[in-house]
Formats: sequence, structure tokens, C-alpha cells
Amino acid sequence: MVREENGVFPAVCPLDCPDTCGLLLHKEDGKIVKVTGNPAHPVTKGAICNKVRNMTERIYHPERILYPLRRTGAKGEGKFERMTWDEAIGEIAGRFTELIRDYGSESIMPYSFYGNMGALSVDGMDRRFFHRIGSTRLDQGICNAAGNVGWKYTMGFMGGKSPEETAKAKLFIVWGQNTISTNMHAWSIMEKARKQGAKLVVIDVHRNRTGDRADWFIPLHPGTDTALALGLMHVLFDRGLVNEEFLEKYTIGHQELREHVKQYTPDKVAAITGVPAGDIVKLAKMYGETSPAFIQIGNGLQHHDNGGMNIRTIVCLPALTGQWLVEGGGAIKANGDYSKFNGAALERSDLRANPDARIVSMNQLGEALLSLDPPIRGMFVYCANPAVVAPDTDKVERGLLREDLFTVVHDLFMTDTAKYADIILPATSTFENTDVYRSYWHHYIQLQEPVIPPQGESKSNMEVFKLLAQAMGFTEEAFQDTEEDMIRQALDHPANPHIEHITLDGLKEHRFLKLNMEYQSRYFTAPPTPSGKIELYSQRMAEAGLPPLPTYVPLVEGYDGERRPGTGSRYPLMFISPPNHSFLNSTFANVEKLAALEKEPTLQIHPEDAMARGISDGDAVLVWNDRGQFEVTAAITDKMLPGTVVSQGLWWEQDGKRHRANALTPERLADMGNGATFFSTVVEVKRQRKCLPNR
Ligand SMILES: Nc1nc2c(c(=O)[nH]1)N[C@H]1C(S)=C(S)[C@@H](COP(=O)(O)OP(=O)(O)OC[C@H]3O[C@@H](n4cnc5c(=O)[nH]c(N)nc54)[C@H](O)[C@@H]3O)O[C@H]1N2
Ligand SMILES: Nc1nc2c(c(=O)[nH]1)N[C@H]1C(S)=C(S)[C@@H](COP(=O)(O)OP(=O)(O)OC[C@H]3O[C@@H](n4cnc5c(=O)[nH]c(N)nc54)[C@H](O)[C@@H]3O)O[C@H]1N2
Ligand code: SF4
Ligand SMILES: [Mo]
Repeated sequence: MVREENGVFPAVCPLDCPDTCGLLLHKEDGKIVKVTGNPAHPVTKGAICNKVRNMTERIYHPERILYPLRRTGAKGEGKFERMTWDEAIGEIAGRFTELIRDYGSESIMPYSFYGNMGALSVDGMDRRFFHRIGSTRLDQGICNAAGNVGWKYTMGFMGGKSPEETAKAKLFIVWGQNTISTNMHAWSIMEKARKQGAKLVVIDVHRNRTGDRADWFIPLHPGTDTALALGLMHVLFDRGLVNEEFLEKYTIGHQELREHVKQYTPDKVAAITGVPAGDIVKLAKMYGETSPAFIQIGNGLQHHDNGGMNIRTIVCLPALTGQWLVEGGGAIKANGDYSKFNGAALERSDLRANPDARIVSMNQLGEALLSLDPPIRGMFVYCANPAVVAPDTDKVERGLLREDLFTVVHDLFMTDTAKYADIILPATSTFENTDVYRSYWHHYIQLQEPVIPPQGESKSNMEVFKLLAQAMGFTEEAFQDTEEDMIRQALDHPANPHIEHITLDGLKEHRFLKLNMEYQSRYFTAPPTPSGKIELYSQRMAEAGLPPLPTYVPLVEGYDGERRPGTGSRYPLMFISPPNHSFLNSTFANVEKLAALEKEPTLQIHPEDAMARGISDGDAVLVWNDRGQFEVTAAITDKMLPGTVVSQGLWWEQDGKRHRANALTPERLADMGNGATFFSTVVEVKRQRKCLPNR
């Protein structure tokens, strides 16, 4: 039931961000006029980012889609006419039914990610529907898949330390994360600890906002983190800075590792990484001699060919020093496994008639749409914007342009992807829905109940898939469940003791409830790996054809062993395209206020690389490789080592101009988890036009 009265109402930030903030929505005359942080939330404590402080601009944006639309122009042209919900649901159900009859159920594919993190929005009725159809399945490896698999090879479980505890650390190593922009409450904790004397080291290929504020910024060549970690291990063993008792009691493979890392001398590692040998020794000593020492691992370094190995290797470090058992020490990459809901009950994969239906990696959408045999003929996109965020977007576009592909997009806006749709359905915002949220960083479960009514004729994901199920004649009870039924089912999960006490009634009363963390320490002393120990040597990796000990494997494309990036290639520069501060993936790129803060898409290029190409600051430059190209403005900076260029932010098409970083990125899969390899890309750059004088 929507709250009609004015006042201040609790809410949850639905975005794909580790912080999952508690919010307060301030309502006047039935409208949300202000979004602030909820000071009662124990971790996010009333602070929120500027993006969500401006959330009303998004919720009430004049371009929000409010009615179902049918395409009238060519695909991609963006011409549509209004249609009714009855017509839209009837047409989609009709087309899907025909496709299944003529080509089989695998001719249909969902494409979704976490534009809204609510369990009911992306892991609920939608999954039931596609299972029931028996569609092609989507392997959702675009974000953290490689790193999660890598972490689990070592630790068995996707969970690290608790955020609150890290306040005790005396040393923070931020490894491949732009914490200020992408995990701001972790940054608050670090800042507080630094006031008590803690030191901050940032290891990144680019001196991002966080690196700018570090005590020590260590730049390195992309995709060489495993080598750096092995160099640190070399020094830790060599100088007796390891915790022998911890190694003996809680790990397997430490003798093999000790021998193995002898080859990774500081000099050898310096040649690979670009980090001077003296700095490698200094960092290893700092890490080995400071306690508590905490490592914050981001997503950046796993978007590489060797991304899984990077994470698998870095999480071995706290085992070498025994920091897993020190309060405030250890590491976090993500804490998602602590808060797992009952996925089987939510998704109901038992409804699937064809459990062996084919699986498509979302990182290879272009290839799937163009080459899969038998072809995908119907695609339903929701909570995602693949025309911008997927690798090799030119290829994705060619797929979306296929006349024989029936595409439905459910979104709040005419995204770049929606322009290729045959039918667009208007989505509610989370503030119009009931849903339940967990965090992949902190330990609180939160409930969202509607604060405003659905805008226009928009409908939630849950409603849409219920309507479609009904129209297709699916009579199973699973399609009758209400939001509250499904929240109860999600929380009833005896396999996860951390949520055993959490109920819908409890959430209604308290808004957020903490996980039971009394079992946490067992993941560091008796982890759920095959050996029951932290696996420095992993038999499972050997069986999967991977090196069983942490091993530096050079990138397929780009940094070539011990030589400079791209040697011998026509494309001598490594291209990194991480998120910017004011967008959330591509969400908010159409909110004028936030886009204005980011000004324009830029290519950050080192003075040496710019000079070699006659490029001045502010010039329009063309960045290209065999996959595609895009034009951006050059920003000359020494924030990277020579040989690396950086373009932050995933931008929408504007006034017919595209700035799609992903035109350049590969569909290749990472070493583990079928993860994405966005940052393992080489390019060349040339000047297009001189900087305009009035710029
Ligand atoms: N403001 C904002 N916040 C966000 C997002 C957003 O788009 N905007 N996105 C959300 C999502 S979905 C995610 S997954 C996270 C992502 O946020 P983070 O976890 O911070 O990861 P990235 O920003 O992808 O990359 C972090 C850093 O890794 C660096 N990097 C790239 N390659 C390498 C490498 O080989 N080695 C090392 N050491 N560093 C490397 C990049 O230069 C970048 O500075 O943030 C979430 N929060
Ligand atoms: N080059 C490069 N590419 C990247 C990355 C990178 O760092 N560099 N990062 C990658 C990563 S880590 C990620 S996680 C992906 C993210 O990729 P996506 O998950 O596709 O992220 P967004 O672009 O934010 O698109 C989310 C969409 O969901 C819509 N949405 C929000 N709420 C709802 C809802 O309730 N219902 C429906 N139907 N729609 C809703 C939003 O309006 C938005 O259009 O991008 C990846 N792509
Ligand atoms: S995007 Fe992240 S930091 Fe911003 S309000 Fe949402 S959860 Fe909090
Ligand atoms: Mo992500």
C-alpha cells in the first residue's frame, strides 16, 4: 500500500553499489522532494552519495517512460507510439508463444543485470517466468564473476571481514578500487582510521580520486597484479615476515608456495609490473610488519584475462601473515555469501522443463545474437543497458539491428538499448515497489515498501512477469505469489544460518536487521574448501586446467610478459574504462545535473604518449582498435604510467554522438567464472581536431 500522507519515509538505495544505503524520502504534496541518508542505519549512518541525493531528478525526469510503446521507425531510430498494456502483454505473449512453437523455447533469451538490486526485481518472478518457458539461460558474468571464483578457490566462501571491524586497521591497502566513488562508506571508515594514524596505500593502474588521497600511490601496468602479489610473497617468506603457526594450522600448500615464489624476485617483478624493486620490498615489509593490516579489493583488477588469478593470489596474502585472525586485518572483496537468500525458492528452477537449456555468457551478447545456431529470436532486456555496458558494443548493435529479432526492453528510460526494442515497457522505480535488499558489503537486510504510486502506467518487474505468465497460460501457483509471499520464501533458508532470525515481520518493524555473524570466524579457520583449509595450493584449480599455485599469466591482449604493453601490436596502448564518480554504470548518464558534473567523456593520456602523437590537452582524439572506435577529448595527465590510457564513465548517446568505451572492449572471457575482460584491451590514439580556443 502506498503511503498517501506527506512526511519522511524510510527507503533503500536499489543501485548496484556495495553500500546499499538506508535512505529517507521526504514527501510534500504527494511528491518526493528530497532524498537523504537514514542516520539510523548502523553502517551507512545518514551519509549518501551525490548521485542519490539527486535521485528525484531521475524519478520525476521529464523523459521517463510512462506508457508501453511500440516501435514505428527503424530499429535504433528511437521512433515509437503509445500502446496499451493489454496490447503490449498480448503481443509479447503471442510472439513468445509463436517462437516457442516454431523454433523451440531456447529461441528466447532474457538479458538482465542489477539495475535494481531488489531480490524480487531481478532474482524472483522474472526467473520463474524464464524457467517455465525453458528459455536460453544467461550466464551473468559481467561484474564480479572472475574475482568471486578466484576468491573462492582460496577461501571457499564469498565473504571477508565485516566493514565495521576494519576501522581498527593500521594499514589499508586499496587494491584496484576507486573507494571514494564506488564504496564511499568504506572510505569513511578508512578516513576515520587514518585520523588515528592508519596509513593508506593504493595500488592501481590509474591515480583515481582515491589514489589522489592516499599516503602512497603505487601505479602499475594493467593486469600485472598477480606478479606484484607474488613479489610481496617472495619478500615476506624471504625475510621471515610470515606467520608460520597460521600457515601450518590453517592453510595447505605453504611449502610448495614458499618454493614457487622464489622465482618472483623483486627485480623480476619490477620488470613485469613497472613498480620499482625497492618499492616492492618496502611494501612487503610494511604489510608484514603492520598489524592489523587490511586489504580492500576492488572490481577493477578482475576485469582482465587473468582477473580470477589476481584475486585468488591477493587473498593468499592475509593467510601468509595470519591477518585473517587479527581484528581489523584480513580483506574484503565482497561479502555476498553471508546474506544469501533462498534462491531455489525465489527462482523456482524446478519449473524448468529443460534443465539442460543452453547457456549464453552476457559478455558475449554480440556473438550470441549474430552467430548462435539455432538463433536467438526473442530477447527480453530488463535492469540492464547492454548497448552501452556490454563488451564490443558495435557487435551488440549489429545483433540488435537484426530484423528477425523480437526485442522487448523494460526500463524507466529510453536507453540506448531501448531504441532497438520492438516493444518498450515502462518500469517503476524502486520507491514505487515492495522489495527486499541485501548488501554485498555490509551485513544488514532491508525492506522497501512503496512511498509513491507507480508513475504513469509503469509496472514493476514482478508485475510484468506475472502478467506475461498469465497471458501465456501458466497456471502454476508460483505465478500467483504476492511480494510478501516471495519475501517470506526468500528469508526462509535453513542452509544460511546468518539469516535464520530475519523475518518479514521483523523487517516491517525495524526496516533493517543485522545478519547473525557468530559463524564468521569459521570461514578463516575452517573454510568450506575441499581441504577445509585456506588453499594456497588448489587441487580444484589443477583439475580446472589452471595453475594450482598462484602464478602470473600475462594478458592475452596487451601487456606482453616482461615487455612493454602491446609490443609488436599495432595497438601500443592499454585502454582502461572504469566507472566515473557521478554515474552508476550507465544509470544517471541522462540526468543533466550529474552529466554536467562529469562535463564530457575524456581520454586521460600520459604526456609522453601524447607528445609522441602530437596531441595537446583538450584536442579531440580518435581512439580505435580492430573492434571499433570512439572520439573523445584528450586530457593530458601523469596519473598513469606511460602506455596506459583511461576513459572513465559509461556514457549514453547524446545528440547522435556516441562515446561508447565498449566499442573497443573484447568479448573474450576471463580465466575464471566466464568473467568480463573490459580492461584487457589495446588501442591506438590519434588527434582528430585541435582544441577549440573557447574550451
Ligand atoms: N560512482 C560509482 N559507483 C559505483 C559504480 C559506478 O559506476 N559509479 N559501479 C558499481 C559497480 S557495478 C561496481 S562493479 C563497482 C566497481 O567499482 P570498483 O570496485 O572501484 O572497480 P572499478 O571502478 O571497475 O575499478 C577500480 C580501479 O581499478 C583500476 N584497474 C583497472 N585495471 C587494473 C589492474 O590491472 N590492476 C589494478 N591494480 N587496478 C586496475 C581502475 O583504474 C580503477 O581505478 O562500483 C559500484 N559503485
Ligand atoms: N567498459 C566498461 N564496461 C562495463 C564496466 C566497466 O567498468 N567498464 N562495468 C561493468 C559492470 S561491473 C557492470 S555491473 C555492468 C552494469 O551494467 P548494467 O547493469 O546494464 O547497468 P546500467 O547501465 O546501470 O543499467 C541498468 C538499467 O536498469 C534500469 N532499471 C533500474 N531499475 C529498474 C527496474 O526496477 N526494472 C527495470 N526493468 N529496469 C530498471 C535502469 O534504468 C538502467 O537503464 O556494466 C559493465 N560494463
Ligand atoms: S549509490 Fe551507493 S553510496 Fe550512493 S546512496 Fe546508493 S548505496 Fe549509497
Ligand atoms: Mo559491477
